[in-house]
Formats: sequence, C-alpha cells, structure tokens
Amino acid sequence: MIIDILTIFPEMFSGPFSASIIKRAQEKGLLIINLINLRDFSRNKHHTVDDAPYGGGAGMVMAPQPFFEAIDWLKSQRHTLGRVILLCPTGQVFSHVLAGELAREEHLVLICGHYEGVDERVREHLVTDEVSIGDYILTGGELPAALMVDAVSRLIPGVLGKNASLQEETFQQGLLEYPQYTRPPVYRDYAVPEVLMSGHHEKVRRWRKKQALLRTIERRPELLNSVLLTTEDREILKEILIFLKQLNLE
Ligand code: 4H3
Repeated sequence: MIIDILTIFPEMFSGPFSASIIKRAQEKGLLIINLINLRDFSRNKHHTVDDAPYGGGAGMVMAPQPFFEAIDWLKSQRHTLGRVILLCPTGQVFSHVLAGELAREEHLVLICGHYEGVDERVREHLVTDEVSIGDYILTGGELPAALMVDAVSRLIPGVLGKNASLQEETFQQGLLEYPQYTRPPVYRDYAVPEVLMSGHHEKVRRWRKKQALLRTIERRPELLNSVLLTTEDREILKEILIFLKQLNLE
C-alpha cells in the first residue's frame, strides 16, 4: 500500500513511523509512506499556505491552491488516485471496521489540516472521505493521520506475524479483550488465574470468552448490539445473567 500524507509538519511523523511494526512493514515493502510538505506547493515567497477567513473572524484558513496543486502532482506520479481522506473533527468516526476497509486499498492520500481548518473547496472537490478519530479537537490532523496509518497498516496481510493475525480473527470480533498474564505464576502475592495454568485448552478458551463477554458487559455494553454472538456466547451470557439474578441486589 502507498500512503501519501499532505502536511505542513512532515517531521511530526518521523517518530511513529521509524519504530517497531510500521518501520518493519516499510522495510518489507508492504507499506510505502510518502510525506509531502504542502509548503513546497506554495506559490508565495514566504511559502505560506494559509490566509484570513472570508467573512472575518479569528484564525487562519488553509488556502485551496497548495492542496489542488499537490493533488495534481500526485495524480501525475501515481497510476490512479486512491481515496483522499481529510482528518477532521466533523468526519465519520474511525473504527476497526473502517481500518479493515482501508487496509484493502492500494493507495490512500491523507490530508492534515491546521489552524482553523481547510478551505471548503478542498473538501468538496478533492476529498472523498472525512474521518475523525474521536470527539475532541487537536491542533492539527497529523496525530490522527499517524494513528490511522498504524491501525490500517497492522491489518495489511503480512505486516503482523501469522499468529497475531490469526488471533485477530478468532477473538476480539467486536468484544473487548480478555485479561492476559505471563510469568511468574505469583508476583507479590498476586496469583495468575488457576485455569490458565491447567493446560486444559478447552477450559482456557471458554474462560477467555467469558472474560471478554464480562468485560464488554461491564465497560462497553453497547458493543454487544453490533457483535455476532455464537451459540456458545449466548450460553455464557445466560450463565452470567443467572449469576447476576442470584445476587440479591436491594
Ligand atoms: C482531526 C483534526 C481533531 C481531529 C483536528 C479528530 C485542526 C483540523 C483544525 C485540525 C482542522 C481544527 N482535530 N478528532 N484538528 O480526528 O484543520 O478543526
């Protein structure tokens, strides 16, 4: 996958993209991240890309010209232009489902806004998708873009090891993750649940599933509305319900 990122702060990405799995994905040739400095497309002598808003008001707006020319240049460089995504608080909220959908694309263009935002003509004529990483305002679209690259990249086939991707498929399908433990069996009097050391694979699997369901009910019950529950899930949910009914909650 090729990801082109339009930004006035390309240096903000050097940290997150030069370590760990994203670094390795690039080394393996599974991912090409191309940072494009919008200022290179400015046509004024101070290389500015913003201007005062029509109608007045505080702050500056990112002008259309550098975006349009950067996208024209990209069109000349790439066979076809992929989805052009603007990171903004008014976009569709990013999710694991959207990450999976984007991971199947060959080319993405991410646009990072700054100041008060970008000229509306950029949204109307260049942008195909507006995405938000959550209900809060940041100083720019760079951190959201880096976050999206991370979530999308790990879903590109070959980026994670085979084991990790298999785990992804079998579990966390819309449920919160079950608790994990490693050695030692007892640390500062805190013991690892007995079942995990029993070697009884079937019991371990069912325990994990129950924990995932319990955590989801407790912390994010709304997730249960959009998850596909198996017969076993329903059985376990019934067990949980019976247990809760037995508690005398006055
Ligand atoms: C995205 C961008 C939050 C998000 C962003 C998010 C600055 C967009 C400016 C930049 C505009 C303010 N904040 N939740 N900030 O994904 O250019 O709207």
